[in-house]
Amino acid sequence: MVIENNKLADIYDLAKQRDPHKPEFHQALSELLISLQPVIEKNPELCTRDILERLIEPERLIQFRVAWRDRNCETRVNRGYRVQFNSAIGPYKGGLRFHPSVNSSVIKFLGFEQTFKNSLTGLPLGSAKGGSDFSPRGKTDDEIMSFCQSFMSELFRHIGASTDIPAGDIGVGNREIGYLYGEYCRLMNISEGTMTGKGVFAGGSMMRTEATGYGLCYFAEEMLTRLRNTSLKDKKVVVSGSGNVAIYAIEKAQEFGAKVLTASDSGGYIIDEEGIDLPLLKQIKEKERLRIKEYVVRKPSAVYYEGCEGIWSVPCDVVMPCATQNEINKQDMEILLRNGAIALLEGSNMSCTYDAVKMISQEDILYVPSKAANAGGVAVSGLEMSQNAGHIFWSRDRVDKMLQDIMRNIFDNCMKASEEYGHAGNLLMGANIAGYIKVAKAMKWQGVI
Ligand code: NDP
Ligand code: 2IT
Repeated sequence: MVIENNKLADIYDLAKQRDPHKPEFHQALSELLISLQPVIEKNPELCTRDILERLIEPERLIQFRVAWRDRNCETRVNRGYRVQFNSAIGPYKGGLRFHPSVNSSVIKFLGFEQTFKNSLTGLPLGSAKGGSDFSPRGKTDDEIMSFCQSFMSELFRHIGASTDIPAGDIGVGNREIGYLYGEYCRLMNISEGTMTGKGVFAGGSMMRTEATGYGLCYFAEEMLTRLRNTSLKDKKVVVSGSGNVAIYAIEKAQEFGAKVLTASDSGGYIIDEEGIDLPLLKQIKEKERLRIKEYVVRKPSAVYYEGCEGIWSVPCDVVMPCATQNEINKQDMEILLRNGAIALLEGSNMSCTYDAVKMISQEDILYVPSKAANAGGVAVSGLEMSQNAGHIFWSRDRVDKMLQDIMRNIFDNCMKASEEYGHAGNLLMGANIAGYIKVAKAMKWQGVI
């Protein structure tokens, strides 16, 4: 996997020159460019320097100070970001991440990836991402509220229901969205759904909480049925993370009849050979906000391992990383392949390192990049926007059916693109190409802006 084409290599070099200290962004860009080699041959008009050079440059990047008071009335200062990446196909849309590892490279790679993910949903959604190096872990509710209000006291001037619609991501769940959205409504004297992931009692959509994890499993089920004549039933699944995406991936995988063996947080991972006890996991993580090692205190038949490294050596059929970027490296991938995993779907954004992705060949494992596999979350965010704009509320069944249709369409479109461009069945190529072409066409059509 190297960028052979000179024009594409030039774009990569340009991005590195402009942003020498953004490794995650370089990684996301190189994975996209490699997939564009067949596009440049077949449709050179969609891969011109004019389009690519604009595509890699965010339309707007906002960085701001977030000052707030902790429980001891000490002033704390964090850094806030919003990157409004691309609006060629719709208003800026993407989540907010609160985690100490957030920096401009992480935000930029996430915003870039969101461009193609949002395109794949088939909905009119542009791309954005944002967040802060603030860590919600160990903070009181009052501290979280104070931080969120301060964060929004700058962000509010840059967002709007038809301009930019933030949502959640790592460290930003229903609680944080509530504080952020409450402050937005107060400052703007307006309540028109400028954020998604809202409580269902306050303009939110049914199924938004479950959407990313469920969507991941809908994609898995469709892919296993169509490409391997099998299903999730009776499969052993390894899931990492124990947050929003992981919990609802576990729930739907279990509904499909799979046995999920693991869950983790940044401290370590658990193996439960009987299959994860989901009510217990929800109690510990969603209600009590405790660490994952608490699981083995309450279910002594499970085992806890300190550190996350070993989780990929648990033998399984299906792999669903749902924690963070680059959580699977080359050595992990070697072990997964050696242990005979048949499918890997990225629940977290860019779960695999570049070297790990390079190792995969289609025969080994069905690999689905995050921009396709985890698009269910932003897709239901899009449905939340539609409901807010129409002042209506759809039933759970209706939203669920739409989510299933969207995930099936994404699978179909990735397959179609992979066939059309000479890499039949390669879902990495298919996702990148299908996601890219729509944005490139829109940018070309709108002229140089
Ligand atoms: P949550 O904050 O709900 O959960 C994140 C989980 O991952 C926690 O268990 C956390 O453990 C763990 N984690 C975070 N950082 C690390 C790390 N550096 N090393 C090991 N474990 C870590 O976030 P989400 O579930 O919402 O997000 C998970 C992934 O899914 C992210 O990549 C996100 O971008 C992606 N995603 C989320 C969507 C959504 O709708 N929420 C939509 C599409 C993608 P700990 O508590 O110890 O930090
Ligand atoms: O990475 C993602 O797609 C998200 N965090 C969800 C974004 C959204 O706007 O719902």
